Amino acid sequence: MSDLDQLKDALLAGKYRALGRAISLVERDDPEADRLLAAVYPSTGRARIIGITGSPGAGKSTLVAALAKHYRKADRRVGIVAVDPTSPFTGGAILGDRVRMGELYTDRGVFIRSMATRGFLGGVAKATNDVVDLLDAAGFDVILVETVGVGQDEVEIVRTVQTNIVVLVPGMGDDIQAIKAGIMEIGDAFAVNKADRPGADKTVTEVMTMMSLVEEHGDWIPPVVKTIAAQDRGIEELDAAIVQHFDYLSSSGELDRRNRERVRIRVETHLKEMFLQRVLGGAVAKADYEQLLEDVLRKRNNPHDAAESVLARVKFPVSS
Ligand SMILES: Nc1nc2c(ncn2[C@@H]2O[C@H](COP(=O)(O)OP(=O)(O)O)[C@@H](O)[C@H]2O)c(=O)[nH]1
Ligand SMILES: [Mg+2]
Repeated sequence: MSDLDQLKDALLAGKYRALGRAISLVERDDPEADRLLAAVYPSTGRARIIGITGSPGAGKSTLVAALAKHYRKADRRVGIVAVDPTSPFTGGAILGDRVRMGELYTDRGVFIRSMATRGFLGGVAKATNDVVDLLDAAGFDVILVETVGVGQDEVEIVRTVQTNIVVLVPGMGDDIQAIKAGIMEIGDAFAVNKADRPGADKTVTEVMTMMSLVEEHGDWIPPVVKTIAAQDRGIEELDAAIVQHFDYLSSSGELDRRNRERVRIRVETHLKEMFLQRVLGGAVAKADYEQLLEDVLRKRNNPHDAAESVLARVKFPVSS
């Protein structure tokens, strides 16, 4: 049996070390990673993929830890992918947080991986989706993906989860007005975290009012749940909202639509990368390409027409 087959079997059996090795291959963009991902892809699609999004300091990582503990009580295996440089999962936070999450680090039913936010060849969104696939194939029931939710990569990640929870904190007042355009549409449920602080009820009301003005949610009206992640409070209610959302997704046909969208985004991410590789890796001579860039720089050409002329020079095989 080849090394790759062995790794695949160990991964599908949910072996911890195999998962760690597989993820490292993905992170290094090793050619083996593509073969492994292709081999395990048919075994994906069982996990519930949940996004946790919000501003730095809102309590996302704490909430992720609280949810993970909640799922562990029901004996569900939990994968955590943190795309956040300040996450305690990435070692960026103060020691107290790490200690509080200690039990998760030693639990074999939990797998935690933090993703660097730069340095991935195909982008952090692609790498994150690949890691989610690996966790899914390895039999993790719930996968929690923490992101700050701003920037192109992160928005792409948010678009590929099944249920996205936006984490807010009390007393944001005008901030809510400012962020509502961007972040309100992506929330399938809202957690008003740090509800031990004053103003939580007011924030809940504000978010609910805002939700009634957003039309994009269709039949689903995103629930707003108060949580105190640091004390594991409100977590059952939040999970109830997540379950409700999944029921809605399943019964409305929206789940299929989201899964299809997830596939579309992922295929197109690969297509873009492959196309660029083909162009820069030989379809157009490097000197020609540099000259092209120079022409755009000197205003003898413009970005659009330059790209068009590259496209014209790339030969696509004619299908019979
Ligand atoms: N008072 C209070 N503090 C919290 C709560 N949840 C998290 N925190 C604290 O808020 C800080 C930021 O939390 P963290 O989970 O790292 O936020 P993230 O940047 O959104 O991931 C930490 O010091 C947490 O202990 C909460 O419900 N109440
Ligand atoms: Mg965090």
